[in-house]
Amino acid sequence: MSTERTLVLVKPDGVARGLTGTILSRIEAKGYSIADLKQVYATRDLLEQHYAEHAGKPFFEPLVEFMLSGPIVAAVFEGQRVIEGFRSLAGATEPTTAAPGTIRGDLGRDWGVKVQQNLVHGSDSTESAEREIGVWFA
Ligand code: RTP
Ligand code: MG
Repeated sequence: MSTERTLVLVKPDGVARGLTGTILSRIEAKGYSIADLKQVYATRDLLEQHYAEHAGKPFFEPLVEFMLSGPIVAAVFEGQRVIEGFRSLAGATEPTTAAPGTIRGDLGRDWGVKVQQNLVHGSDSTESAEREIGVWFA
């Protein structure tokens, strides 16, 4: 099987809470490698490309506002089945009920705000991974 790549974002809540190192370290500790890494301030244009599948949903605008609220750390991780492996490590979308042992389950909670602030993003397929890596590492 060929080595796979995925796009991981440490979202503004993760960076602001000083969890970037912890999160990247947990991914490395599982055995995946960093292929590229940078801190960025997203733009609305970039986020509209990244979240194109969510355009028009009720949480889209609060999501974009949240993602514009501070710096993001964007990383490309690689390894066998890293897309599935990272999503498993990240846990379910909602941190309150994400399983303990996952990044969202261990490090996240409900903050009573309009959109789920859930620390990380991970691509959900090989097609979206290659598309998203192109968006963030153009
Ligand atoms: P991600 O794309 O960030 O890895 O997360 P995901 O697949 O688990 O979640 P997805 O359904 O793709 O939604 C993208 C992001 O939008 C925010 N969201 N908030 N109802 C809500 O408050 C809500 N629903 C989605 C989350 O930040 C989610 O990660
Ligand atoms: Mg998603």
